[in-house]
Amino acid sequence: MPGRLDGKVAVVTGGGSGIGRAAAVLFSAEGAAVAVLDRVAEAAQETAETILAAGGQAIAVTADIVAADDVRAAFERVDTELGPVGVLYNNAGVNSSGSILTSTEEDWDRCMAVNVKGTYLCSAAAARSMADNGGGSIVNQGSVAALVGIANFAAYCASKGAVVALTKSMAVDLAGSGIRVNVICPGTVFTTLMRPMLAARGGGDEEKGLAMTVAKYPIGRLGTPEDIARVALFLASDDSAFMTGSVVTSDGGMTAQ
Ligand code: 1HS
Repeated sequence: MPGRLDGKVAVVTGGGSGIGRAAAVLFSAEGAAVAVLDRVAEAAQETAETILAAGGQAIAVTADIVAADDVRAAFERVDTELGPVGVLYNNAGVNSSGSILTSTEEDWDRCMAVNVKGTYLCSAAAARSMADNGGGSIVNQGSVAALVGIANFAAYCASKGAVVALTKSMAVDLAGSGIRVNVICPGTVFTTLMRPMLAARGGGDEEKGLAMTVAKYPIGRLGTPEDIARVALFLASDDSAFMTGSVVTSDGGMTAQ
């Protein structure tokens, strides 16, 4: 059976863990050659090795997406070693803690740098290559935090709101170059990124914080990395050929209430 990403080169940022790792593995299973980009070299390597062991094609690329030089070098390497990028999944992100009153300037700067500037830098690098090579698909990582207020997540909410706005702006600007840009707004997925938030919500008790969080989800569970990776695959592939600028929630009904 043909894969839905046969012949494509896909870059997955934050591909060393969580949703990014699941997406990298799934994209490979669907025929893509995958560049696993991560700030942590060993994490990127581990995902790439998982893909290679399953008979897929992958390279591990270490880069900090907030550094323009790193991003430029990373995309040059992908182009040289795998070919022109056809799919970019801007998955890498960080969260924050604190309300507008209690969060710090550092929280704000870090969220804006990684979630917004990082998405901008990677998208610009990929879009230049895609525009010269017949187009492509960019999938951004938003969050339910872009759509509703989440307690004590002020900087994160603002940064993800910016990612949604950036997605629409890019969709309009890049449509003429054959590049589609969509954003997934996942509900909470149980990854290492989320564990401090769950613990804080439970007053230091992660189990309690988990139960409080699950209670917000009509489907009765949190997401899995694979839940979100499958949505990313749909948006990355031609199955979503008439979608651009779309905000796609995958949140177990959390924002339907
Ligand atoms: C971090 C992720 O994007 C989700 S934001 C937290 C939402 S909730 O689970 O607390 O309702």
